[in-house]
Amino acid sequence: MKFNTKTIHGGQKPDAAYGAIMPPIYQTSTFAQSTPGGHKGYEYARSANPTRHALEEAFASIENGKFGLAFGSGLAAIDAVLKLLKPGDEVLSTNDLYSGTYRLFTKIYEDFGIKFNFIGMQNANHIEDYITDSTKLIWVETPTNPMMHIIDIVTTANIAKKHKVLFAVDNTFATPYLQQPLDLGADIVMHSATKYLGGHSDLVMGALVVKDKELAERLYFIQNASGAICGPQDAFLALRGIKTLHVRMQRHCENGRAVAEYLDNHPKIEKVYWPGFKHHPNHAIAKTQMRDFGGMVSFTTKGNNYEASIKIVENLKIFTLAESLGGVESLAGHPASMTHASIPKKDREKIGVVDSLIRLSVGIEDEADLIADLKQAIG
Ligand code: P1T
Repeated sequence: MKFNTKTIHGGQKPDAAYGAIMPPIYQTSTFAQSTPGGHKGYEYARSANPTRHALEEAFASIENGKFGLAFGSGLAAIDAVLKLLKPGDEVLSTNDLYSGTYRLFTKIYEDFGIKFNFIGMQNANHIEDYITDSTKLIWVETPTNPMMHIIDIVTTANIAKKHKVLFAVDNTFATPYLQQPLDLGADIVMHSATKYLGGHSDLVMGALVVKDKELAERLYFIQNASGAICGPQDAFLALRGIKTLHVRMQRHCENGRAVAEYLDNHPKIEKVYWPGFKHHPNHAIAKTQMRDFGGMVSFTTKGNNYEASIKIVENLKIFTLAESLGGVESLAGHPASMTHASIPKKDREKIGVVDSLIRLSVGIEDEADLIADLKQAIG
């Protein structure tokens, strides 16, 4: 099945009871048993629920994996991956990443004796220099949030395999429409399904997808034992969202390109971060591992002007100033004070998250309206 068919049919068949074309919302906490253990595959809804199960199959299908797991948020999904580790283990992570992930790593898991090393991974060959006998996980966002660095998935996967280290890719920004990390050698794909997979800013959810059965069983054990599952209503919404992922993503990419090019030619804008530019330092890798370049664009104002940037985000009318990304509507964010406020100022400035940085999640509205909105807001 091709990707554009998988988004609609992946892991789904008409409901056995009445032929409902959409998996029904099984809003139930438990399932009747005829005798202890005599059930129809479901016993308690933390362990499994038919609506969630359909979604988990859909996640696995669109990521070309074998096993999918749905969680109550993206961070709950990341949390489950970290629970594979033991005190003394080390994690190598991209130094540019969602600050909630950074906070989970440094403020929760460091206290449990896990060590984190945040490094620039734009030159993937360097990663090997940081691997020690204790390294058990490489954690990568690509494109990174919010600086839009691209990490070479194939090279990183080869290094991880050589050293028998698990390799996880947070595929939230790209989505499987643009890149499928499991096919490029990653062991785990993670999503904040809150974003493009859901696609309509109406749910909070996380996803993991793997190919390996033993790894899936360990993660399923953690999902059930820790209990950070999503509810059936949200599972239904995510299933509906995924059905249009390919058409939405195509438009996100078109509009993302138009916005990036407009900003790049604007005299009041200093730097524009978008992997589709030939002058993006990782453009060559982006071209090999991504089908297109997505709808996320970050930029700074001339002279790193904090006040000018704040004026822009306040002036925008179609772009809404809000956290999050990946919905059909365009959003603008100020990472230093919003999504990335959990990263200490000196650390975030080192990686480019300066006070004038604005991050756009370019939606699927009319391109001309989006450009006109930026024009009036920048002045
Ligand atoms: O918000 P949640 O569903 O828990 O997902 C966390 C998360 C994980 N990974 C990436 C790359 C993310 O962008 C996020 C959430 N990010 C935002 C809310 C944001 O505005 O960047």
